[in-house]
Amino acid sequence: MRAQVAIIGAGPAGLLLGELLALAGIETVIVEQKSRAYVESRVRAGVLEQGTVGLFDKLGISARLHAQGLVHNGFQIAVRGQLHRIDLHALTGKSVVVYGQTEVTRDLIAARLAAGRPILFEAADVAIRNLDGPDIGNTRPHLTFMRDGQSQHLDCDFIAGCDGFHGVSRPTIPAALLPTCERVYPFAWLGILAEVAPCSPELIYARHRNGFALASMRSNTRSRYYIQCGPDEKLDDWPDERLWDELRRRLGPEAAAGMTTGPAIEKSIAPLRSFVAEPMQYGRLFLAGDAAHIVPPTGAKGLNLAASDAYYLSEAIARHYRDGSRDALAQYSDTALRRVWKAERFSWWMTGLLHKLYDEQSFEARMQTAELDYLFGSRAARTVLAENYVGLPY
Ligand code: RFL
Ligand code: PHB
Repeated sequence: MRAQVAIIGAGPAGLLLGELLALAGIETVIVEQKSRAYVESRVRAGVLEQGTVGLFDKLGISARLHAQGLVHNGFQIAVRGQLHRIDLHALTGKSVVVYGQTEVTRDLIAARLAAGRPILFEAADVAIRNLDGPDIGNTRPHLTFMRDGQSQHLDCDFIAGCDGFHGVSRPTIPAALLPTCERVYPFAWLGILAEVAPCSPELIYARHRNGFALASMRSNTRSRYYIQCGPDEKLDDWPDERLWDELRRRLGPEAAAGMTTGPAIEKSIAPLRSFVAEPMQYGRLFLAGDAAHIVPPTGAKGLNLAASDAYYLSEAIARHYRDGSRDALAQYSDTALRRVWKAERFSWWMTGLLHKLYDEQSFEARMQTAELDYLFGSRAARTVLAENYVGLPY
C-alpha cells in the first residue's frame, strides 16, 4: 500500500487531519488499532471552540453539528453555593458549542468512509520504520502492522502520529531528542454520563471545600457530570447515590434543585496531567494532538488542541506539495507549540483555581479564594478567562 501521508490513529486529530489533507488533494491512509465501534463510543470531550467548529464548516461536514450542537454564550462558576456567570459572548463576542467527542468522531468517520478514503481499523503492532534522523531528509519512512492475521506494509512520504498519549509514535523518537515537561496532579476526575436533563442550561464549574465538580451535558436529555476524587479511588467507592449526593453538595443549592438523577450509562475515572513533548517532529514523523501534549480537562482544551494541530499540520503539508518547500514543515512544531503552551497555561491555571489542592486554611487556599473574588469583581480578569476559554486565534 502507498499513501502520501500515513496517519496513525483515528481520534479527532487523525480524522481531522485526514479530511483537511483531502481538501488539499492529498491522499492519506489512516491506521487505527481499535474497532470503529470502539472509537465512536469513547466518551470524552464535550466543548468545541469556534475555531474547531470553523474547521468542520470548512470541510462541509457541520450540518449535524449545527443542528444538534448546543451553542453556549457563557458558563457558571459556583463558589460557596453561589453562581457567578462568565458571559463569554459579552466579553469576547464569541461562544462555544457543546457537542460530544463521540459525535465529532462519528461525523468525521462517516464523511471519510462515504468519500471512499480508507481507515484501516483493528490494525495491530503498528510500527514506524525508516526514520533516519531528526531532520526532514529524503529517506521515505513506512509503516508495518498486522491486520486480519496478515502483515502489512504502508509506504508514504510522511507519517502523522495522531495516536494519543499511549500510542507508538512518540516512543519511536529517541528520548534524548525529545525533552518532555510534565505535571501529574494529585487527584483525578470521576465522570458520569446519564440519560437525564441537565441541571442547568449552562455548564457549572464548582469550587467547593470537598473538591471540584462540573455539571456539563451532551444534549437537552443527556447529562455529563464530573467530580474531583483521589487518584487511587475506585469506581466501587462511588456508587451512584454517593456520587449524586456529592454533586448536589458541591454544585450548590440552585443546581441541586434542578438536578434529575438516573442510572449511569458510563462512569470512569481519569487522572489529570499536564504534558508536553517537543519538538513535535522527528524526521518525516509529525506528532499531533494527545500524542504530543496533554492538558487537564478543566479548560476543555484537549480536543480543540488536537484540531488546531491538525490544521497547522495540514497547512504545512499542503504547502510542501504545492511549492516543494520544507520550511512550513520545519516550522510546524514551533507554530503548533505556541498555541499549545498557551492552552497548557490556561488549563493549569483553571485547574489550580477550582480544585481542592490545599488545606482550606493554608496560604495557597486563601490565594485561590482571593483570585476567585478578584475574577468575579473584575471585567478585565473575566475577559482574560473568557478569551482563553473560547479559544485563542489560529
Ligand atoms: P485520541 O482521541 O486519544 O485518539 C488517538 C487514537 O489513536 C489510536 N491509537 C493507535 N492506533 C494505531 N496504533 C497504535 N499503536 C495506537 N495507539 C493509539 C487510539 O485507539 C485512538 O483512536 O487522541 P487525539 O486524536 O489527539 O484527540 C485528543 C482528545 O481525544 C483529547 O484531548 C480530549 O478528549 C480531551 N478532553 C477534552 N478536550 C476538549 O477539547 N474539551 C473537553 O471538554 C474535554 N473533556 C477530555 C475531556 C478528556 C477526558 N479524558 C477522559 C482524559 C474530558 C475527559 C474526562
Ligand atoms: C464535558 O462535557 O465532557 C466537559 C466539559 C467541560 C470541560 C471538560 C469536560 O472543561
